[in-house]
Amino acid sequence: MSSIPDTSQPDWPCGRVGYVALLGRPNVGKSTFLNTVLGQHLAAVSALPQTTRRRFLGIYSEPQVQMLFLDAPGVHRPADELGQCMERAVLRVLTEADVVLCVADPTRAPGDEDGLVAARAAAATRAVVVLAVNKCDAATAEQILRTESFYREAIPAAVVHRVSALDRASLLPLLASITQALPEGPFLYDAEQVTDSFERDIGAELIREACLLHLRQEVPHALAVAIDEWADASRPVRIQATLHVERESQKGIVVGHAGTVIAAIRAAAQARLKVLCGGPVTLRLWVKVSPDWRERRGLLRDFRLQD
Ligand SMILES: Nc1nc2c(ncn2[C@@H]2O[C@H](COP(=O)(O)OP(=O)(O)OP(=O)(O)O)[C@@H](O)[C@H]2O)c(=O)[nH]1
Ligand SMILES: [Mg+2]
Repeated sequence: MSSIPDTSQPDWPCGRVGYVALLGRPNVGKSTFLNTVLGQHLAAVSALPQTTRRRFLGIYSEPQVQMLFLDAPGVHRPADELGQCMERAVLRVLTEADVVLCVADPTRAPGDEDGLVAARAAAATRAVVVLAVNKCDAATAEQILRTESFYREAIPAAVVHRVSALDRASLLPLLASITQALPEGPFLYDAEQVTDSFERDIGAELIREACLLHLRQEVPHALAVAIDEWADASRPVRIQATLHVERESQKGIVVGHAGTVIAAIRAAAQARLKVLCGGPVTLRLWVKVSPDWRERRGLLRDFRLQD
């Protein structure tokens, strides 16, 4: 999905252009927001916290606007080496940001992690801070006010918008505010480009999303996906991936009785990959025990979770 832009072209577009970092607690709807803005399901989304594990660039272009959204892991207190990598990813996107878009979920009372989010946003002095109070479709007026007053106190300069990431129309005033806050300049990417990620990396995240849909308790957090083969020149596109878990008992859960769980994961992932690849896909999945992978830097690098 990457290409090198030829910015020397005389008709190369200019306008409001800049980086927008998505900052928020886990599970507030950052990746959902990005997918809705892009009109494509590229970022993994789930009902479980800590779905996003690494930086993801989503490029949204209009005739004279290019917003470079940086989706990032949710802000939380790291418990292991993977958590540290995720925290570094958050800090990195903040250094790149022209705008920090804080996303908050009013259906849960503001807590410790919201405090961290607000402190990080307040510390990003180079950037304009905008607050999206998300999930307004599911929150009461009281809950929305509680969240707004918490964030207004911590970041008084932030422009506040009430939105639902599930409803694109509700995002338009917010996108207009972000546009106004961006600097002027030439587009940094071709207007047709939607991300700088490789298709296989997006694919790995979508396979993990399918796993999160079908797994519960500690297993989703103990699972990582590595792509072993991505043959996109063949038709159907041939993809093989290994699902790494930490313990033998988790392997049994992922496979399920008579292979029913892994079959359901495979079907859900294949449907997503078909859309991503724009045609039929054959997906083969393997499950492997990689003890303590969340603490092992070599494996974190292999799984592309460490910079
Ligand atoms: N009702 C409602 N649900 C939403 C909205 N936005 C997101 N969700 C749901 O909230 C859950 C979390 O969404 P994600 O987009 O994965 O959240 P995230 O902030 O990226 O989470 P992490 O990657 O874990 O930091 C999913 O079940 C979404 O469907 C919204 O506006 N309204
Ligand atoms: Mg996410």
